[in-house]
Amino acid sequence: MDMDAFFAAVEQKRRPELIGKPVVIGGSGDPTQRGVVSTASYEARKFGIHSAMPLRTAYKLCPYAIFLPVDFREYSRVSEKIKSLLGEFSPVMEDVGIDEAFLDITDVHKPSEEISKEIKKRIWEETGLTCSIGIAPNKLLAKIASDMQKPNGLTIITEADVEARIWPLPVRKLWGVGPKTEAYLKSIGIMTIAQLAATPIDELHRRFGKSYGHYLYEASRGIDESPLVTHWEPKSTSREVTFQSDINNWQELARNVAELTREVVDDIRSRKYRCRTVTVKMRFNDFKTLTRAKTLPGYSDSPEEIRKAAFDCLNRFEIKKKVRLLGVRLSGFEREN
Ligand code: TTP
Ligand code: MG
Repeated sequence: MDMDAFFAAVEQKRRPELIGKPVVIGGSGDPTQRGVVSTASYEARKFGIHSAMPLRTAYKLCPYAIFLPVDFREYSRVSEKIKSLLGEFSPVMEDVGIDEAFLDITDVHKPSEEISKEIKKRIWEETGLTCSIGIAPNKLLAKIASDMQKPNGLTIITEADVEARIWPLPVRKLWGVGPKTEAYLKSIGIMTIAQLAATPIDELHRRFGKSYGHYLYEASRGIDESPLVTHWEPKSTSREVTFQSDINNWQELARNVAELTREVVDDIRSRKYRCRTVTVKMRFNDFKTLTRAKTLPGYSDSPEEIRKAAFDCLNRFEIKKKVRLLGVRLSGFEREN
């Protein structure tokens, strides 16, 4: 299950006057300033606007789109509601991201299509949002299926469909094939999943190594034995800010470190975690990026202790160049009893 245009849909839901309009979510919501697009409504996508595009580019493509800031708290709230609702359909759930989850319905004795329709109906009733669902024998195919008929899609893929419906797709559709692998495969003439499936295993091993080569061999055949990861624990939480104009004023950096730290601490406290490691990241105006980390003597969720550690990290940077981006990350979690 993957929500449709998630951040934008949440905004359209709480401000119905935005329904049917091009809406772009990203950064501070001011498209003349730095920042990237988090997501765009399907109306805005018609103009070529997509996730990770600079806001200024989006603005050029569609100046009259409605630009809004990211309200992470609200999207998390809605996300949690959706996840708990999914959990009612089957206890075996893998929470993948803010708007995505796998549900194992092997042991639910009802036709899978019927279950999916009920899930869509419940999500709609509880949140007023639409999602897309893929039904398949494994996670790899379910993920591809969920994307096939967006928005508000319901797609069923069986093992027998792999040749007709999966093979014609570009390799990029396979989980684990990113832009770099895509470019490399293209350079050796492999564009589609069918072409990948036609590549001998020896060649895949030679080019990609045993493990990834084997993965590509199986994935191109729609084979995936990976289980759902049901007890997933977050490994880290972070917040970053890209400045409107680069800064090298220590006071200003310190103020931002304090603010970002407050946000990540709020986050772990609300999720009842304590952390062990605090990391501060800095990207300079030449795009060189450095991090400094500090490990605490024990697990902590104390705002004072974590802020102090963040400041220790900040003080270990040499600030010779102006800073473009600042981030704070907490990791090494332990759940509170
Ligand atoms: P996606 O599910 O990738 O995108 P989406 O839900 O907006 O659209 P689609 O209908 O195609 O599924 O990501 C979920 C949310 O995660 C998205 O609403 C915003 C956020 N996000 C980012 O902040 N940056 C990104 O680069 C991407 C891809 C997503
Ligand atoms: Mg989505």
